[in-house]
Amino acid sequence: MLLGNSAVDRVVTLPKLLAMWEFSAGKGMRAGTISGTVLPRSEGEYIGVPLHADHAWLPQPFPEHNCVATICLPCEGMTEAEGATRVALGSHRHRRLPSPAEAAQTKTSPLEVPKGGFAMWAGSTWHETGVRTVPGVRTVLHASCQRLYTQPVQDYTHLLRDEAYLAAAPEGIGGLLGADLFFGSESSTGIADPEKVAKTLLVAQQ
Ligand SMILES: O=C(O)CCC(=O)C(=O)O
Ligand SMILES: [Fe+2]
Repeated sequence: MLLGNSAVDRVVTLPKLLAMWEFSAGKGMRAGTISGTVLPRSEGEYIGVPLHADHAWLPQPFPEHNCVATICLPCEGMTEAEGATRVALGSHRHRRLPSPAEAAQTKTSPLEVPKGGFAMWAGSTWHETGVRTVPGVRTVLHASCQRLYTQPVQDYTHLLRDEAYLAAAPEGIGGLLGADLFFGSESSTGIADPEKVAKTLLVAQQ
């Protein structure tokens, strides 16, 4: 949760980034997740996010228009050996998540980025963290913007924080407030509530 940090704020408002986000996710796009990761050299094990699409909580088939536009900005650039993010070229055409078999077998290509540059993809494109095979760490700013629609018009998050109200309210109120969903559940540690992530991804497909 890095928005509000002055260096990050300056980066994510660079005119080129804003223009690309707007082109991809539409005018009025909103910051979705602005986070940082540090990827160390792999000691044989896979560290990172396996093949997925950032449209993960949208029902499938994903819409033809893009809803989530993600940039990865590596502080020192990223080559394949340094663990560059990898994409499955053309995978956006499936308009769905990869199956477990596809996640294990799909051929991916590294998005190599020079220092000062960034990589960007749309929400239906399958991608994964690369494997760092050289010493040092890959430090990346992950910043995604989302299309503006389907957000609640009225903000009831104050009710979600009101334990006495929730305890006395009819059972269905928690559902209407999104109490079990991952939106807003990411703490200052940058980790969204895993139970809420799992539940959100499951109910989103029903
Ligand atoms: O760690 C990476 O290279 C990919 C991260 C990712 O999936 C994302 O930022 O959406
Ligand atoms: Fe992703």
